[in-house]
Amino acid sequence: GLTPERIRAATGAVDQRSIIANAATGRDWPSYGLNYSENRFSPLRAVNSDTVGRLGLAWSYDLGSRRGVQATPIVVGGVMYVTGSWSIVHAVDAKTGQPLWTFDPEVPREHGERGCCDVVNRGVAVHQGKVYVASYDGRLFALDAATGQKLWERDTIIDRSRAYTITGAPRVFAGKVVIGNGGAEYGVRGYLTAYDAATGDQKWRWFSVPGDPSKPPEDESMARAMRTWDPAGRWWEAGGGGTMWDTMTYDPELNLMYVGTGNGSPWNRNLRSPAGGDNLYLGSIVALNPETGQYVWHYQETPGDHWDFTSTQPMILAELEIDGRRRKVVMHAPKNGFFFVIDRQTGEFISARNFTAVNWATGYDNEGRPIENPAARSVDQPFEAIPTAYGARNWHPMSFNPMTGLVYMPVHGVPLTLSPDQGWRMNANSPMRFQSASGWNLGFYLNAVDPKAKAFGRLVAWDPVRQQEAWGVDYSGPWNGGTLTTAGNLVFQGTADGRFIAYDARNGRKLWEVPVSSGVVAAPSTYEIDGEQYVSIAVGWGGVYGIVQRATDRVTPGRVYTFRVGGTAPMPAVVEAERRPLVGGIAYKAEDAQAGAGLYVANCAGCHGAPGVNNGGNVPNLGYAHRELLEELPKVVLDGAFLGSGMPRFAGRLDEAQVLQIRAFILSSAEAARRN
Ligand code: PQQ
Repeated sequence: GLTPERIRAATGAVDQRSIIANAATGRDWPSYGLNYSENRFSPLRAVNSDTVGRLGLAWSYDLGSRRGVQATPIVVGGVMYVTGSWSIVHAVDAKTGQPLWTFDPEVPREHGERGCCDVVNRGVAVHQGKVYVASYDGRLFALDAATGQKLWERDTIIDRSRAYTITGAPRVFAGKVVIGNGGAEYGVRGYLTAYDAATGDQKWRWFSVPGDPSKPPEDESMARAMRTWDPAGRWWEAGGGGTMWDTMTYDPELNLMYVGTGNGSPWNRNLRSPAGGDNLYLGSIVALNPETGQYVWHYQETPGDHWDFTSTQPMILAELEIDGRRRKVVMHAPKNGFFFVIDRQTGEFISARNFTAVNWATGYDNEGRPIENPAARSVDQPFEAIPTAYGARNWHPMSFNPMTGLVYMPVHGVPLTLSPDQGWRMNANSPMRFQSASGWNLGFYLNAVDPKAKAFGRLVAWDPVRQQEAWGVDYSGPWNGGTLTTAGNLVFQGTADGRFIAYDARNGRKLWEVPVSSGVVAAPSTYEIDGEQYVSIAVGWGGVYGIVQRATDRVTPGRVYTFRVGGTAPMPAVVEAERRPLVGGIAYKAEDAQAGAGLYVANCAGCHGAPGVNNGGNVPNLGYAHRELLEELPKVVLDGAFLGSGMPRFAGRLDEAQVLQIRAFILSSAEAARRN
């Protein structure tokens, strides 16, 4: 059995050498993207295009989460480590699904509104007997892998007056645990911190954007970056952004780690840096020395970001044959809609091609600079950027199969218009400014003009050498899960409409499919125990799109499903959300609805969406609320009745008359929806 001694022995052996060795066998899944390249390509082939049709459930495990589940299950020595929402860690026997331990960092639920995009967590790191998890409220924990007991805890946040969060999985590179954070919708300065994996001592910190110019820059990279920002924008007051909230990879031979940086804060560059400028190192891939945190090179994918085009989307390291030369590259498909191939030794730009429709730029020149559409940066006119802030891709991991030479990526479009907010001021909580009551600082009004584009979702198999699509599969909508590819010629992906699917990696033919308990956003993992291959997926609908809308009414709490060939465990029962009618039958003052709309956008829209427009995501749409709840709305909102679910207490921020205005807007929206 899985005794603590056995778990200690197996996890104690996880280090740089074992992770490199495991890349050849694929027996464990020891780190977020499987290996340092994060290619999510497993050499296991027992489950393959011939046997995949006989996959059946081995076991399932209830995570209890009601919000988004984004973790890739990590598996070492037969133990699975997976996180649910609110950064809760579960250790499970990966062969049977029997629980071993859980660890709850007890994130204060008040912190829920201090992150843009759901109280999610992408998973843990394992190294020499320890499991590392970073909590939503910005703490980093080292746990005993055998018992879940806390060994040490560090506060990674430099300024608790600012809305910093962590959603990403830590990585261990060169004996250090590395973690970044989120917050660039609010106004923070992005940075990455490395801690000694054994002791938790801080080893280095690298900022991605410059700080207050009246103080000396931290290092040479900040001195250089400072010259690309206009002080007239007083960017340091808004933090500048550049948060590194997701992707990191590592090349042990080159002794370089790579990180993707986030968007500008505020989004609108005309406000952040009025004279223009590239605003280094926003929207970039940056190579750092993992021993020291020293900057080595960068390539900026979106100079002078203006559209929330983060470059934090998962990247993959590979060797590609390009124009007759074998090259060590980084492959990256960030929010901005272009697929990049970059030399990872030097940072040299090799190629970029759009993998979906884009309108903010027509392409990249030979120097690797985008050729922009001037309308995309208008000072006073609305612009429907394509892609939008939801990205042509988001954090949902892609995978690369060296046998087919293809990258498998979830691609999507969620329409949005940006109207410049020339009256923006830092931390002004004011009507119509999206989530400004929670501290958002965008410098744009969102959807003040209706978007014209249509939402879509698609699995794209991309040839990174030819820079073109090899095959693709259309889905019913956006926000489908991350992918896994295997030497068995397979691609696995979960979907927003609640299916787990296997495709033939060579041609996209669907080979197997099973319904699961909610929409899927996370990526699967695969591993071998006692000679048997397993495939696991953590299911739980959520993330920034999944908070407010959904593609299936199956909304069962988060759950891990594990499959094997010939598995016969019964699929667990699923729960369908009740389809409720539009709310009505409550008297309201029609003249209140307009003021209510402004307050709703500033206080409610980020989590509850547009009332009556869709049926809600993992947070309810109030257009379909129970009448009793709306009758009690002032009490519910002001007293914090749903604080346990992450909804703030609004007393002191709104008064009863304002809540009634918000209610008038909800009721009038429901009435309008009923008429349509
Ligand atoms: N997180 C998600 C998600 O979990 O679904 C989607 C996004 C984030 C985004 O689209 C973001 O732009 C984003 N931005 C930041 C940031 O600017 O710091 C953080 C995060 C996050 O930590 O999840 C997201």
